[in-house]
Amino acid sequence: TAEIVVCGEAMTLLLAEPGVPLEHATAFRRSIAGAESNVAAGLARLGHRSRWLGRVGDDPAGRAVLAKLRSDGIDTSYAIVDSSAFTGMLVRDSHPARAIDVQYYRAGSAASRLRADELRPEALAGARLLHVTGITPMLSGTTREATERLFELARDAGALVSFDPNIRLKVGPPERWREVVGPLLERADLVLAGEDELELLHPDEPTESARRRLLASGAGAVVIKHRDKSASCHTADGAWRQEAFTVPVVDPVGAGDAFAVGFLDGWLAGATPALALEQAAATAALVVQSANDTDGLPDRPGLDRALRSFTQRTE
Ligand code: KDG
Repeated sequence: TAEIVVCGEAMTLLLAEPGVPLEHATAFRRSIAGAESNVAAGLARLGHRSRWLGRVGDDPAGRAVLAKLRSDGIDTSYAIVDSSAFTGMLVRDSHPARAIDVQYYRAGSAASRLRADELRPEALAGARLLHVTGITPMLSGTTREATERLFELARDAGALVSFDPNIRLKVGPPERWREVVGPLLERADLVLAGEDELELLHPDEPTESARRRLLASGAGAVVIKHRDKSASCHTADGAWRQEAFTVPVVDPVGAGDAFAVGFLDGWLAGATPALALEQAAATAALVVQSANDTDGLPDRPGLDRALRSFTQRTE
């Protein structure tokens, strides 16, 4: 059985050489991206039994995706290989301080054809946590139904659901994110969202009231990533805040997933919200120091070392 289950699109990533705008880039490094598989990889690296649910095409890219997830220690035994659709791809550049250009080639991909009836309850049996992001239900009508089904299967399995809206406006316009992702937030046990995302999802409501409402609707914790890079965790027992650790940024993409890894690892271990937030900030700080979404994800000794050095430096 898996302790942690994620579901989402894992794709080929073509990453332009650092600092070169996409339009002018000629050299690319090929790897794998996907918000949910990034989280599964990070939790696996910390020693959790992680499982990825999703679909790839029966093509070299799909085989590369599955091989990479397996080499990251993720269980892919429930992955679906579709012989009539392709594996999605994203091409992007990376700069420490400029907006990043991303181009998706994923409309109609194998992953976007995920259906609710393909999800097997056994895939979640015994799981403690299901992690999903808003990207998955936004991919298509069938992935939206599949995401709803996942919430039900997690509930039946007694697993917590953690949810990150992960808003990417290239995937759909704001009103669609509101319609599709807004209601899912209310159903999550753990919400990990950007301040700007809460504002986009609830334009007429101050963040404070949105998070109070989420707690009232049953979330055990609402974690907010603020514009100033600090984060806060709100539960029925109080609120905690954590500043970001200052590091040289190479590639900010993947920071949110890394943050989720550190937080969820702490939460599952029964750590205090303060420590879970500190782990989240440390994991994010490690990941932004290298190109690619997952290269900087720490193992347990790496996370412990980072926590020691970051907290010494800032105390
Ligand atoms: O969270 C990092 C992601 O942006 C990346 O891995 C790709 O899932 C992805 C997406 O849809 O942008």
